[in-house]
Amino acid sequence: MRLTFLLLLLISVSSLAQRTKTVKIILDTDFGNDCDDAAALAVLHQLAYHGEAEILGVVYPMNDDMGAPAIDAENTYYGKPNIPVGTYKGTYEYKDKHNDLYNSKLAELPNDLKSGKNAPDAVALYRKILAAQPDQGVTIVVVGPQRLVADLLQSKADSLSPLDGTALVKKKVLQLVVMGTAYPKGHEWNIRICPDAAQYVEEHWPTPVVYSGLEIGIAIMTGERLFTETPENNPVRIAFGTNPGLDAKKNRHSWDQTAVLYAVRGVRDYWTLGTGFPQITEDGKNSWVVSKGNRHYLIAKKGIPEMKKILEDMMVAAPK
Ligand SMILES: [Ca+2]
Ligand SMILES: [Ca+2]
Repeated sequence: MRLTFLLLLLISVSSLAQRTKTVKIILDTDFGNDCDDAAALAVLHQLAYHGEAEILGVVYPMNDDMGAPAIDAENTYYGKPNIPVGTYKGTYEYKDKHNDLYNSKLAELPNDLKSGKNAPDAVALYRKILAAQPDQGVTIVVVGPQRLVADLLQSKADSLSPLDGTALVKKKVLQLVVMGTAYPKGHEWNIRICPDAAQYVEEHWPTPVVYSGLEIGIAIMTGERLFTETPENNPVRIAFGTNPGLDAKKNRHSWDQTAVLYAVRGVRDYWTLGTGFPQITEDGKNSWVVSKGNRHYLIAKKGIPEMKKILEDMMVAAPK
């Protein structure tokens, strides 16, 4: 009996880190400010083409009506116009400005949302999707502030599910992957602009949380191939073209793509997982504390040129 339990435990720990079946994903992205969000969505579409991922929905946490149509436009470009897209309907004031660098531009490409006013409430969409999925069936990857997942945890039972948010997450979510924090410490933007949500999630999320820290994506510069290998109407190319932070070769740090890649593929030979928890202050600084538990951070293992190629191959691949 005890041995069986131990085996089950080992199997569940290894299934967290190493995937073999299609991973059902909800992507939570602050699209429009930095171009890595558009790249992360492209990577996710390519992983879905290969049968590695299924995109259940995309949610947008900012107070901006152009985010949802821009996301819908990129989904439409990749041949998936009917993926549900939810948008934030609350009134939280983020601690830094979110710029519309490319949302309005992408919203001019074909999409049927046109405005966030036509998109469902993101927390309600989370609840609707989760309620319909098998237990431990969903991976959530947040590549922006954690406002929506904090609000999801605090949501009440409703017509979508008799469970409150925390119980619903505990039942349905295999793991939460967060682009956020820095190891061993830092003041990373996704945490800093919405620190109360990051604190709440860190303290209350009932299933494992894996953080892809600032240092993981900052090392991998991608994007230059978009300008020679994709057409001018490629939404990721458009997003990169708007970014004032590109390097001389037109590359940008790959924060959000690495979080998505981990969420779908697990660690493979790209990373290992460290264990501890990120202590988060009121102003969004973090320092990692070594301890046992179900909070983890990625540790880079594979070489940077190899990681660049893996990500960039998917960023420039054509729609099917
Ligand atoms: Ca659509
Ligand atoms: Ca982002």
